[in-house]
Amino acid sequence: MEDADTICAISSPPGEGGIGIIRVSGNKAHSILKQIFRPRKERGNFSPRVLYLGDIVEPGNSTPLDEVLAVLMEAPHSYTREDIAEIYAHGGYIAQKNILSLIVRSGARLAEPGEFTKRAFLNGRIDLLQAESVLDIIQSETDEEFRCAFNYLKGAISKKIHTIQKAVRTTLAHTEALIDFPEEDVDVKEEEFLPLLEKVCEDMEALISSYEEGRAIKQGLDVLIAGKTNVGKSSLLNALLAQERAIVTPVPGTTRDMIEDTLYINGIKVKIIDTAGIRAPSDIVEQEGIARVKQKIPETDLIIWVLDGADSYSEEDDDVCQAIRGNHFIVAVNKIDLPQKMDTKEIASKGLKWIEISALNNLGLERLKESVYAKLMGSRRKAGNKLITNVRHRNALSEAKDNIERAIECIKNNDSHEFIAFELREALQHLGEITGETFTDDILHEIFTKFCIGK
Ligand SMILES: Nc1nc2c(ncn2[C@@H]2O[C@H](COP(=O)(O)OP(=O)(O)O)[C@@H](O)[C@H]2O)c(=O)[nH]1
Ligand SMILES: [Mg+2]
Repeated sequence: MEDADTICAISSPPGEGGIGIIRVSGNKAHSILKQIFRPRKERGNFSPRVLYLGDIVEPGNSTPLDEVLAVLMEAPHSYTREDIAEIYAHGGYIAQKNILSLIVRSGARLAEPGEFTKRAFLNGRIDLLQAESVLDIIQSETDEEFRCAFNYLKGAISKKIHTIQKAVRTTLAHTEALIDFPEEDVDVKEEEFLPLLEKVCEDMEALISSYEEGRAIKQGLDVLIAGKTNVGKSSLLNALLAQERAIVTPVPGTTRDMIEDTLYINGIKVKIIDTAGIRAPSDIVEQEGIARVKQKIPETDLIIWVLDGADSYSEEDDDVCQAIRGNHFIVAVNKIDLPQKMDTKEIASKGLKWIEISALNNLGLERLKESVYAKLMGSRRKAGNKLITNVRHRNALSEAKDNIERAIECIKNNDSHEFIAFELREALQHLGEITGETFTDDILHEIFTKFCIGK
């Protein structure tokens, strides 16, 4: 049986490092370790969960391959719930490669990507949601991303799905009782299911709508720098990124295309986008640039509207204001290092607050970043911090919710119990796909091939 054999892999990343970790999982892990590892101090039996110092030796060859630390974790108290041996060798490719090939010659095979985690799932230690989160944890680039993935791993999302599943199962059991014993006086009324199913719908909707936020955290949020020409938009991009990313010149209309880069603000990934200044275009390239900005405006999460403090408020500024109206934005008055001409009453009269900055002199940028963060996260944080970040989960939840809504309709219409039961069963099927109670090889393949080897 392919899945029951013993697998091995280098679990630390390639390249030079202090330690290289080689992992072996399966029922031969113990015997392989005994065969190839010679502890410095012979202590009789190899006790599990004790770290031993010793040498890796090839049978029949007295020269050690490496000096290592080794530990055995016995099933089921291990990552995979199988016997696991871990060897901490010297970092660097050669030592690890030699040890790994010795382990293969001793009867293990090379692990597929994610196969250790797949075994943890198949052996029931974690559910599919948790298995998937392992990859998200490894790939996290920001604290927020990590926090979301860690919530998954700790079972916070699984728990919510289980509560929903339980409610649906109970309703299904009662519905089936009504189908199976129509004559008998079964003490259930389907109207009583309604509040329960409506609550289920609500809970599912909350999870589904958390996806947008979860996705935003995983993929980053878009922040667009907008304003008329020459107010210092490109200078602001450069100052925020602390590099000369965009071309800055005193010539109005320098920026034609959108220029974007990633910035991290308090652990949030922000894609910051510099744009062409909004004005009556002087040529067709600029015209296209401005058209693109206007197209992009409704798609962004936040706009920084830049005004030139050394200039008076103009009609062109008002055009920008019109273009961004109805979207989330903050106002930044730039060039405060110069004598000020901006009539801030104009801004105040629109009920807006502004932040004073100088992109050229790095003034007020921390306050601006804080304000961006607060605007981006303010409303989101309140939504609660258990977020769906995975499109597979979102889609399965949507399908399940459709079924529940149809079941509710059936109850309200006094339809046959068979119809209600059908919808409930379908809903359970979709929910089971999320946690992995019902899965296909395709789903597993899709999930685990994205993993790295050795995890
Ligand atoms: N004194 C001063 N000049 C600035 C400041 N920010 C930008 N500039 C200048 O304003 C001009 C236009 O800047 P740029 O970033 O290209 O503006 P954009 O057209 O809005 O992208 C350049 O000459 C910049 O050096 C600032 O904070 N203070
Ligand atoms: Mg520019």
